[in-house]
Amino acid sequence: MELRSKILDRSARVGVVGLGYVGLPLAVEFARAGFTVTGIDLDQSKVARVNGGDSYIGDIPSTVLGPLVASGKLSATSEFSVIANLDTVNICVPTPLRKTKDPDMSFIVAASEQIANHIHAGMLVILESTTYPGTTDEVVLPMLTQSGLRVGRDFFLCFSPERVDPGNRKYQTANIPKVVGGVTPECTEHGRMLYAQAIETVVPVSSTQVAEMVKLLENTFRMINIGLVNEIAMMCDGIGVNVWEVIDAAATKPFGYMPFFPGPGLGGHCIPIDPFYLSWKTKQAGIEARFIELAGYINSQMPHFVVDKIQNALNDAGKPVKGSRIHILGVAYKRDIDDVRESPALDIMLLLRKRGGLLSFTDSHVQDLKLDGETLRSAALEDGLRDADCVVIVTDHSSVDYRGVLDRARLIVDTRNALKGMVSDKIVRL
Ligand code: SAJ
Repeated sequence: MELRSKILDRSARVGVVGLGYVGLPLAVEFARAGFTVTGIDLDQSKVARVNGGDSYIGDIPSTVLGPLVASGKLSATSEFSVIANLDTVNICVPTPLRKTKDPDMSFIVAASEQIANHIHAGMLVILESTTYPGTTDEVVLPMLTQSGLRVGRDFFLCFSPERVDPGNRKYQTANIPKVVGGVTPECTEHGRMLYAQAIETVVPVSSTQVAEMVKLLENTFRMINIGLVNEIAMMCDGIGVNVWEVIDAAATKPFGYMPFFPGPGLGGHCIPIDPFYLSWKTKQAGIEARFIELAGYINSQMPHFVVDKIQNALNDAGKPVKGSRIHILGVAYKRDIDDVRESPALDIMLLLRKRGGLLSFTDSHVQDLKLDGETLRSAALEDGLRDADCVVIVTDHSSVDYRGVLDRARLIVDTRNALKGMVSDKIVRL
């Protein structure tokens, strides 16, 4: 039976390579839609936890994962040979940046090699990992056509950007519109058809490059606007204007404006990283991505700006940073999640440690934090507040009682406006 029919009657055997914050939710949605799904991941602990119905992704409760595994709709393995029996494969592997801000394509290449080893006629392969425009056609396609199979006839190849906002209760995989672009129109149609079985809105585009570029525009848009508002915060600080009041008032404009908020820096595995895939690619074409470079620089300066504020606040209290007990409140890269990747809290803590600060932290979502080879454990809030010369709110979780924090702390540097509306000379704001 041809692939179209298998997709439409959900008998197509679906594979997802990479069971992280993108791959596992996607695998779950395909399984919920009625497909039999095989997750493939090199990490044996992830494989075991999926097969045990035990979710490690905040947005996927085990109460959702468990029944899908128990019914046989979803299983996981580390064996890529299963691909020989699959009809579709989505690649959801990491695309980190090297320290030199060059793309690290090793995960995409490794996954593509494995798929190339087991590819067969009638397969649909979709790359979801965020990458530079051209990756699907220039890196993945040649590896798959080595099999002698022809794209658009014997197999189908697409790119579809992942759009996951970890912790977002309103938008999850099934109701986030899915952009998909194929190497040929037949590829696009196959990709559209597959997603249409599990996701409410599918947006086909004319090529893989367009689909790859859509994602980079989305995330570059965020990174640059966050950089802009961080620079506005530093300007307001310099001229003595309350940037938070300015932003709240500007946000009353019902058109032509979208609020972004200053913070201690840019965290996460997407926003600080994805735009540099674009600037790397355009540099190859001799085009300087000046907005991206400038926003990247401004965002990277925020931890230094925050540490200077902390130093000045302690100084005003007659205390040097050196020897002061500084308690960090919230170390995840954004509110209400447990992910510390690229979190500005790490930069701030390292800078403070270099100046002799004595550090502790509390984050109800993060138990342990590796800092410069040492592992710090999240302290009870009471303990952290009691001994601290200065409390720094780096990430504001909705579970924290900030009024209570204000009552017990001696001095607070609030980088997220978590103490909005509270008045006290103990509070230092961005
Ligand atoms: N941040 C600010 N000011 C803001 C917004 C964010 O400082 O006004 C900071 C956050 O604290 C965080 C970083 O920027 O450190 C990234 O924030 P984020 O809200 O973009 O969080 P991510 O990276 O988990 O999620 C993003 C998605 N977020 C939203 O659309 C709200 C989206 O950009 C992508 O779909 C997703 O990453 C992805 O997977 O690419």
